[in-house]
Amino acid sequence: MGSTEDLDYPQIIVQYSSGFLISKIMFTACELGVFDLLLESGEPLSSDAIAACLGTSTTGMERLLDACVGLKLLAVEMTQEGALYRNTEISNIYLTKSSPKSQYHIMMYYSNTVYLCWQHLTDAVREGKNQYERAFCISSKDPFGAMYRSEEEMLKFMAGQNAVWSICGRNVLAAFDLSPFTQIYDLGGGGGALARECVSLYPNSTVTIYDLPKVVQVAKEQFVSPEEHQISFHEGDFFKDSIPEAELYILSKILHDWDDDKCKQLLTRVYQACKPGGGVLLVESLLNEDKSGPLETQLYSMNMLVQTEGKERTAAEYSKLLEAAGFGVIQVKRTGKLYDAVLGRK
Ligand code: ASE
Repeated sequence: MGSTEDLDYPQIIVQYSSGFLISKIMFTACELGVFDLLLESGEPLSSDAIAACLGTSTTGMERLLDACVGLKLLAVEMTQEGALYRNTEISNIYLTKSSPKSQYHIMMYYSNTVYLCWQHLTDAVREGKNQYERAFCISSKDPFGAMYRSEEEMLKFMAGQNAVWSICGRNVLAAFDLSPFTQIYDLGGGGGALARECVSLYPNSTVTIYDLPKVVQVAKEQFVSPEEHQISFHEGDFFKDSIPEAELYILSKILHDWDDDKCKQLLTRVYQACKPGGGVLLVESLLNEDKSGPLETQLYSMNMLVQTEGKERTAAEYSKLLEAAGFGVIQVKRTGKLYDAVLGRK
């Protein structure tokens, strides 16, 4: 307790000042393949061996590895041959590319795209808008045009978003009993990881991923196999093209990309398409009603400022948007994880 209030040695100021260094160390170790190499090797390795395998300098690698030890992402043991490094359990599970719970792709998205937008946070706050023009010299009018400016960027985003569902997908889908809804549309469902969790948790359901044609193409080619019979696709722009009738619509991390006007437009279109008795499930990271936290959600909301037209909202704010579109009986479930669930009924 005392340490955070010590005005002679301001612990939190020191910590926050170097916070961005910590992210970049973890991203760099991921990008270079440190955790993958240590997983594959099956035995602890010296920094020289790691540097040689990964084609880096020895001086840079040794410092990176030691910093990872300080961050508890690696463990070190001293032997007669010198220091030997190995993965910690958490690194094996979350930081290696091949693990089913790998967060590698979201790290690469943060490190190579999000990071560049955050370079211009001061301007984002001054102007109240995203920073694609400054960061990438592209128009910021259409945020998804900007985010999907190349197939490579789109792929990185889709893979990154998919990674999150391997750690929170089950929680948000189990927040409510969705078994009465068998015909489900995942609007903006992207790479399909949430759809996959959904059909696995609700074996009688079928999920149609509704997304832009170029997203659907990549999802079919790279993310969802034709053997996954419960998952299908529908190409369209949910602001302009027709939305087919269904019992449940999932809007997962969609409303946080848009301002209140666009959210109401979209929810109204969803309401019109929805079967009577059906519903809409919002999957979002909920702010406290006084916006005092959670910190992770406040950080995401800043990120929505630099990258999109949206923001993170409170449960009451989402309820108001749902009600404005016609939805009723709104239920809110906080999961205690990154993403929460709000269910509205028609
Ligand atoms: C979006 C989600 C994200 C749009 C842009 C995004 C994420 C990063 N950039 O819908 C994932 C959530 N993480 C953060 C930091 O916001």
